[in-house]
Amino acid sequence: MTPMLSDKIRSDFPILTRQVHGKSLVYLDNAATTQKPQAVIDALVGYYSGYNSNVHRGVHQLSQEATDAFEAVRRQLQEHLHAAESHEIILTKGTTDSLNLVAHGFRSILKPEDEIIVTQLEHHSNLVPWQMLAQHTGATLRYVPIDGRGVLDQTVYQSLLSERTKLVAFNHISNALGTINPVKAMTAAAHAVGAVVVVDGAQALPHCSVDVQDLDVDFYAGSAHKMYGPTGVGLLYGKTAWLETLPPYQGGGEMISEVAMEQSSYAGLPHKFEAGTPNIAGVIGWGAALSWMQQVGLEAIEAHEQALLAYGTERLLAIPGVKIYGVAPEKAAVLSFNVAGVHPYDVGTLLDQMGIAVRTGQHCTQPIMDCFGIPGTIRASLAVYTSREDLDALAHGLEKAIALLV
Ligand code: 7TS
Repeated sequence: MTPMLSDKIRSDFPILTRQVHGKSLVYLDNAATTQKPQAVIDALVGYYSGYNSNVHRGVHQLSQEATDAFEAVRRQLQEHLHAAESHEIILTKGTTDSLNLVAHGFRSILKPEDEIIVTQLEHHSNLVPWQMLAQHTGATLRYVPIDGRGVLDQTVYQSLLSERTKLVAFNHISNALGTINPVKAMTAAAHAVGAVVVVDGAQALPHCSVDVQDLDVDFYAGSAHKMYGPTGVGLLYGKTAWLETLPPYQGGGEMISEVAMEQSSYAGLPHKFEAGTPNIAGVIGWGAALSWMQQVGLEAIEAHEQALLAYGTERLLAIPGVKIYGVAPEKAAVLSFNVAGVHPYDVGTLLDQMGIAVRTGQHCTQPIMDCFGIPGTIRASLAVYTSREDLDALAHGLEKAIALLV
Protein backbone atom coordinates (compact mmCIF):
# COMPACT_ATOMS: atom_id res chain seq x y z
CA MET A 1 0.00 0.00 0.00
CA THR A 2 1.26 3.52 -0.77
CA PRO A 3 2.53 5.33 2.33
CA MET A 4 0.10 7.86 3.78
CA LEU A 5 0.76 11.28 5.25
CA SER A 6 0.13 9.86 8.74
CA ASP A 7 3.10 7.47 8.30
CA LYS A 8 5.40 10.46 7.85
CA ILE A 9 4.20 12.62 10.72
CA ARG A 10 3.15 10.19 13.48
CA SER A 11 6.64 10.18 14.95
CA ASP A 12 6.28 13.93 15.64
CA PHE A 13 3.75 13.01 18.38
CA PRO A 14 5.44 11.35 21.39
CA ILE A 15 2.12 10.36 23.01
CA LEU A 16 1.18 8.13 20.08
CA THR A 17 3.72 5.51 21.18
CA ARG A 18 2.13 4.98 24.59
CA GLN A 19 0.17 1.98 25.73
CA VAL A 20 -3.31 2.10 27.28
CA HIS A 21 -4.52 -0.95 29.23
CA GLY A 22 -1.54 -2.83 27.75
CA LYS A 23 -2.55 -2.04 24.15
CA SER A 24 -1.13 0.49 21.67
CA LEU A 25 -3.07 3.74 21.90
CA VAL A 26 -5.56 4.35 19.09
CA TYR A 27 -6.54 7.98 19.59
CA LEU A 28 -9.81 8.87 17.90
CA ASP A 29 -11.05 11.75 20.06
CA ASN A 30 -9.54 14.59 18.08
CA ALA A 31 -12.66 16.75 17.98
CA ALA A 32 -12.36 16.99 21.78
CA THR A 33 -8.66 17.82 21.61
CA THR A 34 -5.74 16.89 19.36
CA GLN A 35 -2.39 15.55 20.50
CA LYS A 36 0.64 17.84 20.42
CA PRO A 37 3.72 17.49 18.21
CA GLN A 38 7.18 17.67 19.81
CA ALA A 39 7.67 21.14 18.28
CA VAL A 40 4.82 22.48 20.43
CA ILE A 41 6.10 20.80 23.59
CA ASP A 42 9.58 22.21 22.85
CA ALA A 43 8.17 25.73 22.37
CA LEU A 44 6.48 25.57 25.80
CA VAL A 45 9.65 24.31 27.49
CA GLY A 46 11.70 26.83 25.52
CA TYR A 47 9.62 29.74 26.78
CA TYR A 48 9.60 28.66 30.41
CA SER A 49 13.28 27.72 30.48
CA GLY A 50 14.60 30.48 28.23
CA TYR A 51 12.61 33.74 28.40
CA ASN A 52 9.67 33.40 30.81
CA SER A 53 8.45 36.90 31.51
CA ASN A 54 5.28 38.98 31.33
CA VAL A 55 4.33 40.62 28.04
CA HIS A 56 3.74 44.27 27.06
CA ARG A 57 5.06 45.60 30.38
CA GLY A 58 8.79 45.42 30.96
CA VAL A 59 11.59 47.29 29.31
CA HIS A 60 13.88 44.42 30.20
CA GLN A 61 15.22 41.93 27.69
CA LEU A 62 13.16 38.91 28.77
CA SER A 63 9.91 40.83 28.59
CA GLN A 64 10.79 42.09 25.14
CA GLU A 65 11.60 38.58 23.95
CA ALA A 66 8.33 37.24 25.36
CA THR A 67 6.34 40.15 23.85
CA ASP A 68 7.98 39.69 20.45
CA ALA A 69 7.24 35.95 20.46
CA PHE A 70 3.65 36.53 21.64
CA GLU A 71 2.92 39.23 19.06
CA ALA A 72 4.54 37.18 16.30
CA VAL A 73 1.87 34.53 16.88
CA ARG A 74 -0.88 37.12 16.48
CA ARG A 75 0.59 37.93 13.05
CA GLN A 76 0.86 34.21 12.25
CA LEU A 77 -2.83 33.84 13.11
CA GLN A 78 -3.68 36.87 11.00
CA GLU A 79 -1.99 35.20 8.03
CA HIS A 80 -3.52 31.81 8.81
CA LEU A 81 -7.04 33.28 8.77
CA HIS A 82 -6.26 35.83 6.04
CA ALA A 83 -7.44 38.67 8.27
CA ALA A 84 -6.83 42.21 7.04
CA GLU A 85 -5.18 43.45 10.27
CA SER A 86 -3.34 41.76 13.14
CA HIS A 87 -5.38 43.80 15.67
CA GLU A 88 -8.45 41.92 14.40
CA ILE A 89 -7.10 38.80 16.15
CA ILE A 90 -8.05 38.85 19.84
CA LEU A 91 -6.29 36.20 21.92
CA THR A 92 -8.70 34.51 24.29
CA LYS A 93 -8.98 31.36 26.43
CA GLY A 94 -10.67 29.43 23.63
CA THR A 95 -13.75 29.24 21.44
CA THR A 96 -16.15 29.33 24.39
CA ASP A 97 -14.48 32.44 25.76
CA SER A 98 -14.50 34.10 22.32
CA LEU A 99 -18.21 33.46 21.76
CA ASN A 100 -19.06 34.74 25.24
CA LEU A 101 -17.03 37.88 24.54
CA VAL A 102 -19.21 38.64 21.51
CA ALA A 103 -22.48 37.69 23.22
CA HIS A 104 -21.61 39.88 26.20
CA GLY A 105 -20.76 42.80 23.92
CA PHE A 106 -24.17 42.65 22.25
CA ARG A 107 -25.97 43.08 25.60
CA SER A 108 -25.77 46.83 25.14
CA ILE A 109 -26.74 46.70 21.46
CA LEU A 110 -29.75 44.35 21.11
CA LYS A 111 -33.31 45.49 21.85
CA PRO A 112 -36.39 43.44 22.84
CA GLU A 113 -37.82 43.59 19.30
CA ASP A 114 -34.63 42.10 17.80
CA GLU A 115 -34.07 38.47 16.78
CA ILE A 116 -31.05 36.19 17.02
CA ILE A 117 -30.79 33.16 14.72
CA VAL A 118 -28.86 30.08 15.82
CA THR A 119 -29.03 26.49 14.57
CA GLN A 120 -29.86 23.05 15.88
CA LEU A 121 -26.35 21.95 14.89
CA GLU A 122 -24.50 23.98 17.52
CA HIS A 123 -22.13 22.98 20.27
CA HIS A 124 -23.57 24.28 23.56
CA SER A 125 -20.84 26.99 23.48
CA ASN A 126 -22.50 28.52 20.46
CA LEU A 127 -25.99 28.21 21.87
CA VAL A 128 -26.04 28.98 25.60
CA PRO A 129 -24.30 32.41 25.30
CA TRP A 130 -27.02 33.46 22.78
CA GLN A 131 -29.75 32.15 25.08
CA MET A 132 -28.24 34.26 27.86
CA LEU A 133 -28.05 37.27 25.53
CA ALA A 134 -31.72 36.80 24.59
CA GLN A 135 -32.70 36.57 28.26
CA HIS A 136 -30.71 39.67 29.10
CA THR A 137 -32.02 41.86 26.28
CA GLY A 138 -35.50 40.43 25.73
CA ALA A 139 -34.56 39.59 22.11
CA THR A 140 -36.07 36.45 20.56
CA LEU A 141 -34.01 33.40 19.72
CA ARG A 142 -34.95 31.51 16.54
CA TYR A 143 -33.31 28.41 15.20
CA VAL A 144 -32.61 26.62 11.94
CA PRO A 145 -33.38 22.88 12.13
CA ILE A 146 -31.36 20.05 10.57
CA ASP A 147 -32.65 17.34 8.26
CA GLY A 148 -32.10 13.59 8.62
CA ARG A 149 -28.61 13.87 7.11
CA GLY A 150 -27.55 16.49 9.62
CA VAL A 151 -27.71 19.30 7.06
CA LEU A 152 -29.11 22.73 7.97
CA ASP A 153 -32.45 23.49 6.34
CA GLN A 154 -31.55 26.48 4.16
CA THR A 155 -35.19 27.12 3.23
CA VAL A 156 -36.10 27.63 6.87
CA TYR A 157 -32.98 29.78 7.32
CA GLN A 158 -34.02 32.06 4.47
CA SER A 159 -37.55 32.30 5.84
CA LEU A 160 -36.32 33.26 9.33
CA LEU A 161 -34.17 36.13 8.07
CA SER A 162 -35.89 39.50 8.28
CA GLU A 163 -35.19 43.11 9.17
CA ARG A 164 -35.66 42.03 12.81
CA THR A 165 -32.66 39.67 12.59
CA LYS A 166 -29.75 41.40 14.26
CA LEU A 167 -27.35 38.49 14.80
CA VAL A 168 -26.82 35.07 13.21
CA ALA A 169 -24.55 32.46 14.85
CA PHE A 170 -23.64 29.06 13.41
CA ASN A 171 -20.67 26.74 13.17
CA HIS A 172 -18.40 26.17 10.21
CA ILE A 173 -18.13 22.43 10.91
CA SER A 174 -20.26 20.43 13.35
CA ASN A 175 -18.31 18.61 16.07
CA ALA A 176 -20.99 15.95 16.50
CA LEU A 177 -21.79 15.12 12.86
CA GLY A 178 -18.98 16.61 10.76
CA THR A 179 -21.39 18.65 8.58
CA ILE A 180 -19.61 21.46 6.73
CA ASN A 181 -21.89 24.48 6.51
CA PRO A 182 -22.05 26.89 3.54
CA VAL A 183 -20.59 29.76 5.54
CA LYS A 184 -20.14 32.18 2.65
CA ALA A 185 -23.71 31.86 1.36
CA MET A 186 -25.25 31.94 4.85
CA THR A 187 -23.20 35.03 5.67
CA ALA A 188 -24.23 36.83 2.49
CA ALA A 189 -27.90 36.08 3.23
CA ALA A 190 -27.57 37.44 6.79
CA HIS A 191 -25.79 40.56 5.57
CA ALA A 192 -28.57 41.14 3.05
CA VAL A 193 -30.92 41.82 5.98
CA GLY A 194 -28.27 43.77 7.90
CA ALA A 195 -27.47 41.09 10.50
CA VAL A 196 -24.05 40.48 12.04
CA VAL A 197 -22.55 37.00 11.54
CA VAL A 198 -20.68 35.05 14.22
CA VAL A 199 -19.07 31.77 13.16
CA ASP A 200 -17.82 29.05 15.50
CA GLY A 201 -14.76 27.76 13.67
CA ALA A 202 -13.51 25.42 16.42
CA GLN A 203 -13.80 22.34 14.18
CA ALA A 204 -12.84 24.00 10.90
CA LEU A 205 -9.46 25.52 11.75
CA PRO A 206 -7.88 22.08 12.40
CA HIS A 207 -9.03 20.62 9.10
CA CYS A 208 -9.11 23.19 6.32
CA SER A 209 -7.90 26.62 5.33
CA VAL A 210 -10.10 29.52 6.36
CA ASP A 211 -10.20 32.94 4.74
CA VAL A 212 -12.27 35.27 6.89
CA GLN A 213 -12.20 38.05 4.29
CA ASP A 214 -13.44 35.78 1.54
CA LEU A 215 -16.16 34.35 3.82
CA ASP A 216 -16.91 37.95 4.87
CA VAL A 217 -17.89 36.85 8.41
CA ASP A 218 -17.97 39.51 11.12
CA PHE A 219 -16.61 37.27 13.87
CA TYR A 220 -14.86 33.88 13.79
CA ALA A 221 -13.84 31.86 16.87
CA GLY A 222 -11.35 29.02 17.37
CA SER A 223 -9.33 27.02 19.93
CA ALA A 224 -5.61 26.21 19.81
CA HIS A 225 -5.99 22.82 21.49
CA LYS A 226 -8.06 21.41 18.62
CA MET A 227 -5.33 22.37 16.14
CA TYR A 228 -2.29 20.65 17.71
CA GLY A 229 -1.64 23.55 20.10
CA PRO A 230 -1.94 23.96 23.89
CA THR A 231 -5.14 24.11 25.94
CA GLY A 232 -6.47 27.35 27.39
CA VAL A 233 -5.83 29.54 24.33
CA GLY A 234 -8.02 30.59 21.46
CA LEU A 235 -8.87 33.42 19.17
CA LEU A 236 -11.63 35.73 18.20
CA TYR A 237 -11.36 37.29 14.79
CA GLY A 238 -13.53 40.37 14.43
CA LYS A 239 -13.84 43.01 11.76
CA THR A 240 -12.24 46.22 13.01
CA ALA A 241 -15.48 48.22 12.93
CA TRP A 242 -17.28 45.64 15.08
CA LEU A 243 -14.42 45.28 17.55
CA GLU A 244 -14.38 49.04 17.93
CA THR A 245 -18.15 49.09 18.49
CA LEU A 246 -18.28 46.36 21.15
CA PRO A 247 -17.57 47.37 24.75
CA PRO A 248 -14.74 45.59 26.63
CA TYR A 249 -15.58 42.17 28.04
CA GLN A 250 -13.47 42.28 31.20
CA GLY A 251 -11.83 45.13 33.05
CA GLY A 252 -8.29 45.03 34.42
CA GLY A 253 -4.66 45.54 33.56
CA GLU A 254 -3.45 45.71 29.96
CA MET A 255 -6.84 46.77 28.58
CA ILE A 256 -6.77 50.39 29.72
CA SER A 257 -5.29 53.60 28.46
CA GLU A 258 -5.81 55.99 31.44
CA VAL A 259 -7.16 55.06 34.87
CA ALA A 260 -8.48 57.53 37.45
CA MET A 261 -10.38 56.61 40.62
CA GLU A 262 -13.74 57.31 39.04
CA GLN A 263 -13.33 56.04 35.51
CA SER A 264 -10.91 54.79 32.88
CA SER A 265 -10.38 55.01 29.17
CA TYR A 266 -9.73 51.83 27.26
CA ALA A 267 -6.77 50.68 25.24
CA GLY A 268 -7.04 50.30 21.48
CA LEU A 269 -7.40 47.02 19.64
CA PRO A 270 -6.57 44.27 20.33
CA HIS A 271 -5.66 45.05 23.96
CA LYS A 272 -9.11 46.40 24.83
CA PHE A 273 -10.28 42.76 24.91
CA GLU A 274 -7.20 41.24 26.55
CA ALA A 275 -7.42 42.12 30.25
CA GLY A 276 -4.87 40.55 32.57
CA THR A 277 -1.82 38.39 31.92
CA PRO A 278 -2.58 36.14 28.98
CA ASN A 279 -1.58 32.51 28.52
CA ILE A 280 1.80 33.51 27.12
CA ALA A 281 3.26 30.01 26.93
CA GLY A 282 0.07 28.72 25.34
CA VAL A 283 0.10 31.40 22.65
CA ILE A 284 3.77 30.74 21.88
CA GLY A 285 3.05 26.99 21.73
CA TRP A 286 0.18 27.73 19.36
CA GLY A 287 2.63 29.52 17.08
CA ALA A 288 4.69 26.33 16.90
CA ALA A 289 1.54 24.33 16.12
CA LEU A 290 0.63 26.73 13.29
CA SER A 291 4.12 26.43 11.83
CA TRP A 292 3.87 22.64 12.08
CA MET A 293 0.49 22.65 10.30
CA GLN A 294 1.79 24.96 7.58
CA GLN A 295 4.80 22.72 7.08
CA VAL A 296 2.59 19.65 6.67
CA GLY A 297 0.30 21.70 4.44
CA LEU A 298 -3.39 22.42 4.93
CA GLU A 299 -4.36 20.87 1.61
CA ALA A 300 -2.43 17.70 2.44
CA ILE A 301 -4.13 17.54 5.86
CA GLU A 302 -7.56 17.89 4.29
CA ALA A 303 -6.89 15.33 1.57
CA HIS A 304 -5.55 12.78 4.06
CA GLU A 305 -8.50 13.18 6.40
CA GLN A 306 -11.02 12.96 3.57
CA ALA A 307 -9.41 9.72 2.32
CA LEU A 308 -9.58 8.26 5.82
CA LEU A 309 -13.16 9.43 6.32
CA ALA A 310 -14.15 7.47 3.22
CA TYR A 311 -12.17 4.43 4.40
CA GLY A 312 -13.57 4.57 7.94
CA THR A 313 -17.15 5.03 6.70
CA GLU A 314 -16.80 1.94 4.52
CA ARG A 315 -15.28 -0.12 7.37
CA LEU A 316 -18.03 0.85 9.82
CA LEU A 317 -20.92 0.35 7.42
CA ALA A 318 -19.68 -3.18 6.71
CA ILE A 319 -20.45 -4.08 10.34
CA PRO A 320 -24.06 -5.26 10.83
CA GLY A 321 -26.12 -3.04 13.13
CA VAL A 322 -23.96 0.09 12.72
CA LYS A 323 -25.75 3.30 11.83
CA ILE A 324 -23.82 6.48 11.04
CA TYR A 325 -25.35 9.83 12.07
CA GLY A 326 -24.35 12.77 9.92
CA VAL A 327 -24.17 11.95 6.24
CA ALA A 328 -23.96 15.44 4.78
CA PRO A 329 -22.53 15.58 1.26
CA GLU A 330 -19.96 18.10 2.54
CA LYS A 331 -18.51 16.47 5.61
CA ALA A 332 -15.34 16.59 7.75
CA ALA A 333 -13.61 13.59 9.32
CA VAL A 334 -16.06 12.73 12.09
CA LEU A 335 -17.70 9.32 12.38
CA SER A 336 -20.66 9.49 14.76
CA PHE A 337 -22.47 6.17 15.02
CA ASN A 338 -24.49 3.75 17.10
CA VAL A 339 -24.88 0.00 17.20
CA ALA A 340 -28.44 -1.37 17.20
CA GLY A 341 -29.57 -2.49 20.63
CA VAL A 342 -26.50 -1.25 22.52
CA HIS A 343 -25.91 1.86 24.63
CA PRO A 344 -23.05 3.97 23.23
CA TYR A 345 -21.41 4.22 26.67
CA ASP A 346 -21.06 0.41 26.91
CA VAL A 347 -19.34 0.27 23.52
CA GLY A 348 -17.03 3.16 24.49
CA THR A 349 -16.04 1.42 27.72
CA LEU A 350 -15.15 -1.83 25.93
CA LEU A 351 -13.21 0.06 23.23
CA ASP A 352 -11.24 1.83 25.97
CA GLN A 353 -10.20 -1.56 27.35
CA MET A 354 -8.71 -2.24 23.91
CA GLY A 355 -6.72 1.05 23.98
CA ILE A 356 -9.14 2.80 21.61
CA ALA A 357 -10.10 6.32 22.69
CA VAL A 358 -13.46 7.47 21.30
CA ARG A 359 -16.00 9.82 22.80
CA THR A 360 -19.48 8.68 23.71
CA GLY A 361 -22.51 10.74 24.67
CA GLN A 362 -24.05 13.98 23.47
CA HIS A 363 -20.80 15.78 22.55
CA CYS A 364 -22.24 18.99 24.06
CA THR A 365 -24.87 18.99 21.31
CA GLN A 366 -28.02 17.83 23.08
CA PRO A 367 -30.43 19.38 20.53
CA ILE A 368 -28.91 17.21 17.78
CA MET A 369 -29.32 14.05 19.83
CA ASP A 370 -32.90 15.06 20.69
CA CYS A 371 -33.57 15.57 16.97
CA PHE A 372 -32.49 11.99 16.24
CA GLY A 373 -34.24 10.71 19.39
CA ILE A 374 -31.08 9.07 20.74
CA PRO A 375 -29.21 9.40 24.06
CA GLY A 376 -25.93 9.97 22.25
CA THR A 377 -23.50 8.47 19.78
CA ILE A 378 -20.08 6.86 19.70
CA ARG A 379 -17.82 9.35 17.96
CA ALA A 380 -14.51 8.66 16.26
CA SER A 381 -13.00 11.97 15.18
CA LEU A 382 -9.91 11.89 13.00
CA ALA A 383 -6.77 14.01 12.69
CA VAL A 384 -3.85 14.17 10.30
CA TYR A 385 -1.96 11.45 12.23
CA THR A 386 -4.91 9.03 12.05
CA SER A 387 -3.91 5.95 10.04
CA ARG A 388 -5.76 3.17 8.23
CA GLU A 389 -4.50 0.89 11.02
CA ASP A 390 -6.31 3.06 13.59
CA LEU A 391 -9.58 2.61 11.71
CA ASP A 392 -8.94 -1.12 11.26
CA ALA A 393 -8.41 -1.33 15.04
CA LEU A 394 -11.69 0.54 15.56
CA ALA A 395 -13.58 -1.81 13.25
CA HIS A 396 -12.10 -4.94 14.86
CA GLY A 397 -12.68 -3.55 18.34
CA LEU A 398 -16.24 -2.75 17.48
CA GLU A 399 -16.88 -6.27 16.20
CA LYS A 400 -15.49 -7.68 19.45
CA ALA A 401 -17.58 -5.29 21.55
CA ILE A 402 -20.74 -6.18 19.63
CA ALA A 403 -20.06 -9.90 20.10
CA LEU A 404 -19.87 -9.30 23.87
CA LEU A 405 -22.85 -6.93 24.15
CA VAL A 406 -25.49 -8.14 21.69
N1 7TS B 1 -17.56 24.76 19.27
C1 7TS B 1 -17.36 23.56 18.71
C2 7TS B 1 -17.91 23.28 17.34
C3 7TS B 1 -16.67 22.58 19.41
O1 7TS B 1 -16.46 21.40 18.85
C4 7TS B 1 -16.18 22.86 20.72
C5 7TS B 1 -15.51 21.82 21.57
C6 7TS B 1 -16.37 24.15 21.23
C7 7TS B 1 -17.08 25.06 20.48
C8 7TS B 1 -15.81 24.57 22.54
O2 7TS B 1 -14.43 24.70 22.45
P1 7TS B 1 -13.56 25.05 23.73
O3 7TS B 1 -12.14 24.91 23.25
O4 7TS B 1 -13.89 26.42 24.13
O5 7TS B 1 -13.92 24.04 24.77
N2 7TS B 1 -15.87 20.50 21.21
C9 7TS B 1 -15.65 19.39 21.94
C10 7TS B 1 -16.01 18.13 21.48
O6 7TS B 1 -16.52 17.88 20.41
N3 7TS B 1 -15.68 17.24 22.44
O7 7TS B 1 -15.14 17.87 23.47
C11 7TS B 1 -15.12 19.22 23.18
